[in-house]
Amino acid sequence: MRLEFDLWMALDRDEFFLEYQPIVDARSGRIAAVEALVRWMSPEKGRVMPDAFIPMAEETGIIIPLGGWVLNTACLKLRQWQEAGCRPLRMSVNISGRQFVRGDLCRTVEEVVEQSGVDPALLELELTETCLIKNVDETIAKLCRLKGLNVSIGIDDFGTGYSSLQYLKNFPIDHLKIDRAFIKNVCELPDERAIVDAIIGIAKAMELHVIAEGVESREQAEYLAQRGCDELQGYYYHRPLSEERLLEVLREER
Ligand code: G
Ligand code: G
Ligand code: NA
Ligand code: MN
Repeated sequence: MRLEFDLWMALDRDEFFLEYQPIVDARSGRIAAVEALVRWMSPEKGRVMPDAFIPMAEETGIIIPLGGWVLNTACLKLRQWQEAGCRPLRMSVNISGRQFVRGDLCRTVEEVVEQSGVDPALLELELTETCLIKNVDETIAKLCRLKGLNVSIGIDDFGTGYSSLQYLKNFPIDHLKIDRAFIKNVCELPDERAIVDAIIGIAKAMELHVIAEGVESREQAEYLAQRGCDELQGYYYHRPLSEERLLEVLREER
């Protein structure tokens, strides 16, 4: 298939790049972490967003080398920024289902951490519920191995998948990211508010760090902070930024 071929070429020609979306501390508003988001600069199509190629990359297995590239690049950058005097930030990296189920993710993470020299405690892997519940025993074993590397693990898009609370209790995870679909109308719709409040409640009870994504207004940010959400991410604060722009924003913050 054409896209598949183009994606292999893109990997070979180094056409992928990362943007970084800041995640701020809900109380201080200071940047606590960034989420790495992959984009493709195609010579023919221009800038291509991940929704247009991640599904194909998953289907064809390209996600394994591509995901490795993302992890490696994110860690190398984090290390570079720190060497340049940037204060410690956490780096969140999206891991797709196939990468978790099929690839030797633990091995890749171990190598990347070692080669980049990054503090593994600053690296966060974002997994989705659907990828975690495929084979629960295997998932727990894999997550434990990853935890053994001292990286942290979170569930992305929380609330949209099918994970039961029982699983949540048994998985060694560190944070939950409330899906932006629930944040969209959190100030207007009581039902959405009830869901958000419940997720924050579960996270607190299980001593998980809770992050809201898709925060687009001050009202939303205030509501979530007041409810005890730890960190916030969304266009209200920052869009995904180029590396140059991120470093500028960090400098201006001081
Ligand atoms: O950046 P944007 O909002 O367009 O991202 C759209 C989707 O692509 C999101 O669901 C996001 O999780 C996913 N995505 C972005 N970067 C990566 C990546 O490096 N790896 C994987 N597996 N998914 C990514
Ligand atoms: O599925 P995942 O959570 O990884 O998706 C992350 C994507 O969400 C990013 O690529 C980013 O473009 C998008 N995003 C981040 N903040 C906002 C926001 O405030 N509103 C909307 N609509 N999308 C956002
Ligand atoms: Na994400
Ligand atoms: Mn998400």
